[in-house]
Amino acid sequence: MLTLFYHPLCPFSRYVRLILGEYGIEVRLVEERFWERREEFLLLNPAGQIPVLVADGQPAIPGASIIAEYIEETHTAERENRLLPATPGNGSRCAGWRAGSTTNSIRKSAARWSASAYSSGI
Ligand SMILES: N[C@@H](CCC(=O)N[C@@H](CS)C(=O)NCC(=O)O)C(=O)O
Repeated sequence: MLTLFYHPLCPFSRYVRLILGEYGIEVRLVEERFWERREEFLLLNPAGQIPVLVADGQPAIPGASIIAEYIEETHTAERENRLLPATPGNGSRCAGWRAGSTTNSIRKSAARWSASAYSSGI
């Protein structure tokens, strides 16, 4: 079973939840108020940032891009259509895109959408 430490207003968490949703992966959600710097959470990620994914019995995986790669690596066999390209060259281009300015505009949109979804109770 997977557990995701997240917050509804966090665009990085939203990105991971979209991927989990696309793959139809069941996950236990733990809303983390990262600003409270909970001791148990800091043991998982000393940087104190969300999102963090924990697979039972495995070390915690912090950071949206790293979590995305983990999901791709562990669930690709279950899908015909991957979310990340299979070939190394295209995979690198995609990683660059995720880290680049286009991604930032998507994150800003996701943040706006998260805020309105949160205030309307979604
Ligand atoms: N590099 C991380 C950044 C995640 C991030 O900045 N999350 C924010 C919440 S949206 C956070 O945890 N901020 C608390 C802090 O930086 O102390 C990722 O890509 O997932």
